[in-house]
Amino acid sequence: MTNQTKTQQFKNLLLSDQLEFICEAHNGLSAKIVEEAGFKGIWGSGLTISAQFGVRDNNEASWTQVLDNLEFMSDATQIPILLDGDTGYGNFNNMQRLIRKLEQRHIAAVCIEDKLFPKTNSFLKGDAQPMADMDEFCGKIKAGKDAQTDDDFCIIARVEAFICGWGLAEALRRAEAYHQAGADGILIHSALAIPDEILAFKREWGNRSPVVIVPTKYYSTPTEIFRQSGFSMVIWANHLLRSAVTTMQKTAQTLMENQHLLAIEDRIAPVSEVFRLQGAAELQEAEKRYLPQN
Ligand code: SPV
Ligand code: MG
Repeated sequence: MTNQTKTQQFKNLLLSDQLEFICEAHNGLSAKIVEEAGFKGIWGSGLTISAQFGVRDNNEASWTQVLDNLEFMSDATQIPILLDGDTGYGNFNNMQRLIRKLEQRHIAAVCIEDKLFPKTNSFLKGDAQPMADMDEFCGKIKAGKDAQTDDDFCIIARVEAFICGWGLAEALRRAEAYHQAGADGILIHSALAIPDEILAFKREWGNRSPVVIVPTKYYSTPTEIFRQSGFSMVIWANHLLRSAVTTMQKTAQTLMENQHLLAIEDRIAPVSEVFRLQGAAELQEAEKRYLPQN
């Protein structure tokens, strides 16, 4: 347990001199599982929150639906959440309202990316995707920073220049502009299976501000390389949702084929574990205190 606010916790992680790791969650239960595993922060992934609603990562879930989902995640945990805020769900004005609502729900930080609303996932025809106007995006960052009332709330600017095929010079030009606009850190994204783009960026960027990476596609890169290169934070961006999908598909198929429970019972969490994760024991204690005892 810590006495620090969630915003302080996240800012400390971002600024720490070690490589830090945060892990994706997409609802209250998965958020709790991330916390219990020992992670110090949660990535509120746009991809996986959309997926668990059964919709595409194209802003099909409204921002208030995302916010309601985040509230369950935040209530279930003590560690900070970095929301994947896509493009900020509109212009600078929508961004300001988003920041106020995130603060009200104790979300520690938001990451916005320099593309257009409605966004498309970076791994779907990334190089065909238009980028936001750089100055407009800087205005959105400034507006967000002006809207926050908690000094420790962080805004991470995500540079999609590599994803959209613009290369290193453009990535650096944009990152510098976003840095000057007040971004607390830069997320540099790449869809390559090798880490060359993000390593080249970090070499040129140096230590101007913390740099966050998402190694979904360059997953075979040893973590030591990220550490030695001086990155601030690694996001494991979608791996709980993907493991849940695999397990749920297997269970559903097995039940469909076997028409009995024996084949799966000892391979899945017992109901008692679900009760534990929900905090059922706490309510039982409260009932002793607050309900008439006879
Ligand atoms: C997400 O998790 O929604 C992300 C990361 O934005 S990615 O899917 O790699 O774009
Ligand atoms: Mg996303």
